Amino acid sequence: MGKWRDVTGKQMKKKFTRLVELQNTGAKDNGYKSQAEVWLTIDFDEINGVEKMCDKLWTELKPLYSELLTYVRNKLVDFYRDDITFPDDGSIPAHLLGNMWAQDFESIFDIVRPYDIQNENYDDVLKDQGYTPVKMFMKAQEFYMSLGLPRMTRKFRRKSIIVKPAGRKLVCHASAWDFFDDDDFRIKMCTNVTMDYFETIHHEMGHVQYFMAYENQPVVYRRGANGGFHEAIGDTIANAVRTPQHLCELIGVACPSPGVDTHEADMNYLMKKALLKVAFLPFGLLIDKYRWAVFRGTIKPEHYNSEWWKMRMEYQMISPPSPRGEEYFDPGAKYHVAASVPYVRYFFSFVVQFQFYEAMCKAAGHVHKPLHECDFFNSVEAGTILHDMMKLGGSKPWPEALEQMTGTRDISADSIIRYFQPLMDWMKIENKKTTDKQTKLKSKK
Ligand code: X8Z
Ligand code: ZN
Repeated sequence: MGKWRDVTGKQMKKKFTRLVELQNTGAKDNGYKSQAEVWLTIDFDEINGVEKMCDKLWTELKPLYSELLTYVRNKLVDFYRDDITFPDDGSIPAHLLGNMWAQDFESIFDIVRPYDIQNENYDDVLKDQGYTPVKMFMKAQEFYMSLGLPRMTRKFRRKSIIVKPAGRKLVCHASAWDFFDDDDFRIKMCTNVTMDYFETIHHEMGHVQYFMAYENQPVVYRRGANGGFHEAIGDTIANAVRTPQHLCELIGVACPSPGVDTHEADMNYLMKKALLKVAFLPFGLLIDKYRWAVFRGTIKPEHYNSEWWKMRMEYQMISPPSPRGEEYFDPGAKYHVAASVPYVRYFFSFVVQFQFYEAMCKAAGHVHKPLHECDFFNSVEAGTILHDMMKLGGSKPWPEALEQMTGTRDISADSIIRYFQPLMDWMKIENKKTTDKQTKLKSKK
């Protein structure tokens, strides 16, 4: 299953086991039951409520994920029909999903695309138009500034690392840093000129905007309302940047032509988005479901790898391409596991960012039109509700911050479900067509 697993997770199993022991010792010394409770407290200020919220949200989101998985699986079965036999359990082998960790499926869009239209390669367009990492950062900053948010600081420009430096090792996983020192906020990432990286720049810049917005809070409140909020700011912005409406203006691609039925383009757009945002949901949840169980001792070191794959199956319906014994430690191939960074914040981010997005669209006057068409570029009204929320930092409980911005106190799946509803309806029809075809074929045999 690839050398990457041999040189990462496999080497790490003993060290990870020891780390879990040490973290638990520290947690217990500080009055917590285990490190799981420490992490939940750091990110959410509470324990039981968060776990319940996860399960409730997942129950609401699962039908959307299942419809997507069925659609993708049918397409892959067809694509690989002469080469690969798919498992009988309904799962998809992890190596077919186009991502090292099978955490999103965006890069197999070409295999699963609903309609064969609009085949521009955005990465090529960016390069052809002379985009460089610096220009990508400038454009991202321009978007934030169009919302009335501040420009990046002088120290940010002087001290950030935006391309991989020659001749030395660097952790390239993108990150944003608050130095808690007078305008000193930085991003560290190894930018390539691609649309994915363009999105990551917006993600990281969202962290920095948050740092700057709560800069005047007392130190203890210089943090996000919860971990999910911090991860969601930049993605909310990127969701607007990636709309055909905005990309058309920015680089002249994906331009909706007036008077032409946009149904096919819409389905393609929403599918691509779902491969990124919906496909991620069970992954975003299971990483910490797994680690909470490890910290609490319900998953023991001798079952680390088998339990990992059990959870991959339970939540994502993904299977390993070949048997994986306990000599491996496959979760260790993921940066956040190796670096001991909590992960459930991303699950919440992928849900709450659609609430933020919907609220900002409304503030920008985007009503009576499909949500996925909303680009709030230039809307100071949209920027203001975001900025006012960010300024609170951690000074108010997160339901209050959420209520201030969106009018509701709950992290709710409603917005993301509403966003993808047109695709959901379309996938149901497509999946039914495939089932009918299969039934017909079987009855002929
Ligand atoms: O780690 C990140 C960010 C840095 S905070 C780039 N993300 C998660 C991942 O890459 O696994 C963003 C989405 C999920
Ligand atoms: Zn982040």
